[in-house]
Amino acid sequence: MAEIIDGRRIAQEIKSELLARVQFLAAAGRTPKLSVVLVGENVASQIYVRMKTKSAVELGIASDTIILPSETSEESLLDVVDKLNADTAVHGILVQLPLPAHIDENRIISAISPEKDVDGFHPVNRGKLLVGENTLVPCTPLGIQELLIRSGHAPAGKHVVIVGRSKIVGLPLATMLTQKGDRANATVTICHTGTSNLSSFTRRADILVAALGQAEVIVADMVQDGVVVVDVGVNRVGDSSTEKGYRVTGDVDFDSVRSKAAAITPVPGGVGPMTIAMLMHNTVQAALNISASSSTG
Ligand code: L34
Repeated sequence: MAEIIDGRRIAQEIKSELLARVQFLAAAGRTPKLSVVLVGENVASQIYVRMKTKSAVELGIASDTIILPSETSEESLLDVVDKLNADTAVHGILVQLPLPAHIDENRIISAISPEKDVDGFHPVNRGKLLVGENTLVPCTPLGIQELLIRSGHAPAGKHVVIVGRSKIVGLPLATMLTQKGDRANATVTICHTGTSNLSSFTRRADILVAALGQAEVIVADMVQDGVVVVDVGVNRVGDSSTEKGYRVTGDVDFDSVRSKAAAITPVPGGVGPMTIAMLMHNTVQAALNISASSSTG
């Protein structure tokens, strides 16, 4: 039976380490501040945004949430982003995705000041990641890397198979794990909807990252004995036996895969809490960077 990698515990450990840095900034009159923008009434987004602001409060990071109706125009959302860019008290800006269909996500993300882009989604930050420059890096891949290292499953020398080529998880994770250095140095395969014979790839994984966004599609016969499984999926599937009428499950069929794996992350309580811890990390980093560049002169 696989070891269960406790994302909540490791996320808590990271947040405790961040506390000292927040206090250092606060003592210098530079309390880090995160502004989260939520457009519309997506229930999952509301849950995630609430978890983000709650974590910020716990760490002494200032935060505010700007909630806008789903019919908000692209232009007025751009105005909101511009105001946050100009507000020197704000160090991190996060526009929760997905946005309503009438708004061009790329246009909004590109409008965020790269120094405040704590999601690491701005093209400038994506480019810096690609060429190996120090920058703000997307929170979920950063959380996965940190989770693997801190749980004793460092990716160096391993074959990491990523299922899913999304811009927020699969692609940046592949970039990060193929970099030179102790924290990376993996051999990476990316599988996607164009991959034929998916199982022939997933069975060759030392570390399998499931980030395809479909409930429980990775089953036991798709993995080899001793694999380390990272489940990025957060799917809500109808379940009348629960109070809410749904349950949260990953992209991995946990019960079957668990019997073959050496280690596996659960959903909930795996990658999700790590995403939030790394958002706090990025917010503190943005505040440190911004105060460093404004105090010289
Ligand atoms: N801009 N949009 C932007 N940045 C992000 O980094 C995100 N994401 C994804 C959706 N849109 C975004 C998140 O924050 C997904 N995501 C996210 C973050 C945290 C959790 C799940 C998704 C999480 O902590 N999930 C809990 C379960 C919570 C529940 O009941 O749904 C967990 O333990 O996995």
